[in-house]
Amino acid sequence: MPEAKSVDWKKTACVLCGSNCGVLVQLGGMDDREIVRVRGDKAHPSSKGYTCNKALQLNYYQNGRDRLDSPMRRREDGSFERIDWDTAIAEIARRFMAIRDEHGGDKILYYGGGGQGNHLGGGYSPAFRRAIGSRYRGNALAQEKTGLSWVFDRMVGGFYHGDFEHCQTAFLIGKNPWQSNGFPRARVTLRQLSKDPDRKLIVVDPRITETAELADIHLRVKPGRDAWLLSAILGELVQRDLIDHGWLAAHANGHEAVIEVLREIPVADYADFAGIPLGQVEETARILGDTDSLSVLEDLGIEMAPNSTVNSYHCILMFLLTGNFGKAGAVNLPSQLVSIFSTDRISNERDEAGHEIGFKTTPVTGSRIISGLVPCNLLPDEILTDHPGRFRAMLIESANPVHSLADAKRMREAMAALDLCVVIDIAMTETAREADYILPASSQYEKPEMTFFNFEFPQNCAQLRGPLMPPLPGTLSEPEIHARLLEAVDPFDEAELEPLRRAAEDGLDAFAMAFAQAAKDNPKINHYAAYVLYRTLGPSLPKGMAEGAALWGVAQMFAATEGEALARAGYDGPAPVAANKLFQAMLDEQSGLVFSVDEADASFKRNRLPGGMVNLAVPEMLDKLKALTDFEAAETSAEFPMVLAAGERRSYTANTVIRDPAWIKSNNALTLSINPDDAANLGINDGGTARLTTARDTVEVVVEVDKRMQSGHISLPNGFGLSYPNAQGKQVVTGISPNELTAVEDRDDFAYTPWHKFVLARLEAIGA
Ligand SMILES: Nc1nc2c(c(=O)[nH]1)N[C@H]1C(S)=C(S)[C@@H](COP(=O)(O)OP(=O)(O)OC[C@H]3O[C@@H](n4cnc5c(=O)[nH]c(N)nc54)[C@H](O)[C@@H]3O)O[C@H]1N2
Ligand SMILES: Nc1nc2c(c(=O)[nH]1)N[C@H]1C(S)=C(S)[C@@H](COP(=O)(O)OP(=O)(O)OC[C@H]3O[C@@H](n4cnc5c(=O)[nH]c(N)nc54)[C@H](O)[C@@H]3O)O[C@H]1N2
Ligand code: SF4
Ligand SMILES: [Mo]
Repeated sequence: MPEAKSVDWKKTACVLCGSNCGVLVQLGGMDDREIVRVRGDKAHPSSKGYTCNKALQLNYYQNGRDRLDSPMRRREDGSFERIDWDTAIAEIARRFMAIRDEHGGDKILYYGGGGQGNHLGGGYSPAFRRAIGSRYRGNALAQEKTGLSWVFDRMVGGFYHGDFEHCQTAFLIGKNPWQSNGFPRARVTLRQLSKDPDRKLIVVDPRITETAELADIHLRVKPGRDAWLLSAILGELVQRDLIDHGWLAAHANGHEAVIEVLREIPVADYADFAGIPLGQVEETARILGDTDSLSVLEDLGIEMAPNSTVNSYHCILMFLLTGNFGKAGAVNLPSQLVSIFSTDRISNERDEAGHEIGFKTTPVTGSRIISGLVPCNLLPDEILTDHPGRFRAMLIESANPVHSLADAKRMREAMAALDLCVVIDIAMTETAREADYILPASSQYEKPEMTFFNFEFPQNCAQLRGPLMPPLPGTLSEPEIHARLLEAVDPFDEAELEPLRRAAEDGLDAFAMAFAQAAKDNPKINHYAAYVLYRTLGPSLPKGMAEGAALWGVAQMFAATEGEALARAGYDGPAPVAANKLFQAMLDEQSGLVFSVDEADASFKRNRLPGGMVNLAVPEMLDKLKALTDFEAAETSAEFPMVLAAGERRSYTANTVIRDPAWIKSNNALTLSINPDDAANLGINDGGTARLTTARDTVEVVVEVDKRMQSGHISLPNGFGLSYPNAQGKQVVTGISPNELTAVEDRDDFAYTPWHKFVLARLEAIGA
């Protein structure tokens, strides 16, 4: 590693998971373009100096050998050629317009818009999308959190989050924060929960994870059987009368109907079916009923497994029945600068069963669109058809769907069938390889960046990060790319923008007035707001910060809707004034800042449901909950006797944000883990290779015998199987790409989220 030339520590954030811990970095190497030292930033309002092991490896993200440095166009023979930006923008704009004019802009699907550390660029995409009439969009949330979002919209009226730093009891299900984080300072927070005798940590996971090892109660569920376990716990809560009647009477609707159903749950049978001793269910219910404050966190272990949507329903029932919503240390609705979920209209039209009808659906398969997102597992079916409504073009930004979505082979087929596919990325990814055009983006350390994954309560914080270094030559930021695309399709007259640019030079207050007036006079200003801000306010911002301009609009919206929380954080005055104060502070406070401070009743006020009451009766989910009495679970078979969890988070995984395998500093990073008895029965040794087969593919894997695994359950890490050039420039694939093994049909029947954690599989010793 090169020495740091300067002793200067620059403020930024780690981009390897959504926690985005604040870090200080030293630069070195040629032109100071390498990140040579990293340490936690104590001044960051939520991470407070914390990092996990991964932050030290950020240079592998910044300086990948396969960074893109020129727009690329696919030739007839399938290879790529470098083209200049003007050509790329003109051709891409012309081809999207041709599709819009011939087939309708609604045939252009936008996918992505942000990963774990980059959400600012995606905020600039709506302007160009509007110009070409693109109406549908998708992103990775529609393969994990759409089921959850459908139920929380109907039950608590918004996105909820727990406070694991202060709760008395933490309930984590299908979630391993030791490796995957998900709340601030995860390892410190987990240790504190674990060692305090007055606090309880309850973990539901088939594996003995690092998190489960710290737990007071580890409910070692059978893979895919969480629905029965959760129902048993809820049944026990009701049948032992451990629920909070007073709280429910004051704050809830629909609980009577739910309680009636839960009263009938055969608790012992359900516990047994889930593989959990009855005593553990009883003890769990007792703790949940007794605790002063409960925080609940679900993640992929249930969201990417059978019954995922009803499991999300169960989790919400758990904290509502015990009165753990809208109080300190419990579950709350945090303020959000930008909401990563969009609210779906709760349809008033219902069928005889009370199920909503008349919701928004996808054009080909007519499937439910949740949170405005086309379900990921349906993408191939929405493309590979001659249906006139099919998607014919895609614009993909900051995402690697060929790698990350179920059934990579079918996803590649779908991309090949498109009339046009444009990918905006920093690296030559699996998805970029399938594109017609690739546009090279500047990295997250070469432009201003921000994420909107901050969910803390009662104080929520945000960090706008400035660039550490100039863009890699040949690259552009996403805001600049979207601006140029829009200018090629629906340009403004200079006269429309010039007055705003001049007002910006006179300061934010002058700009606010000028913008309000311009938006009134000219509807195009609001229609393309982020673009207008970038081109008018952007040039007046400090050097390198033009891409931060859209945040001015974000601050205005936040001040208009959340003025009191903003004022308590110190940004007060009439909305436009408070917003300007906040925006200025975001530019100044490079370690991040607290942008809202909530009062105890904030969650009830933020709840969008009538009267701020929570709602427990959701007919669609209650029917599924009742149907569990049939004990119909997804099962293994003689052909596929094992359950593969395809995509575990480990200490050296970061989705596909880092592509260079040299970042891996542990020797079990790539292995398939298996229980010792299973390995012995199959004649497979620790460190040996074996053949892994699913309905979609057969691959060779290196096996690690691991006591943490339960019998019949095997697990592969996520984010590998990437093709990356070695020092000689030869492409080498390291590890297994999990979605070569998964199938689009294996999915939730309600939200269509994939069963990546429940892939039926067979493992055989090589030579057997
Ligand atoms: N190190 C690292 N951290 C990350 C990421 C990363 O790639 N690497 N990615 C980030 C992203 S995008 C996300 S969404 C989060 C995901 O974070 P997590 O959801 O915590 O990650 P996973 O390891 O995929 O799955 C969590 C757990 O589910 C368990 N599980 C498997 N099957 C079942 C089941 O049937 N029931 C139950 N109850 N549990 C089951 C697994 O054993 C595993 O411990 O992590 C984020 N953080
Ligand atoms: N089998 C299986 N599949 C899974 C999972 C699993 O557990 N099992 N987990 C799923 C989950 S939870 C998630 S969230 C998805 C994640 O999958 P995706 O959202 O598709 O993508 P990521 O792997 O996070 O990678 C983001 C992309 O952004 C690019 N990038 C990085 N920085 C920038 C930038 O500044 N600008 C631009 N334009 N691009 C940038 C990276 O090179 C990369 O190609 O994977 C999912 N897929
Ligand atoms: S990967 Fe680790 S250091 Fe980086 S943001 Fe996540 S928790 Fe923080
Ligand atoms: Mo994710």
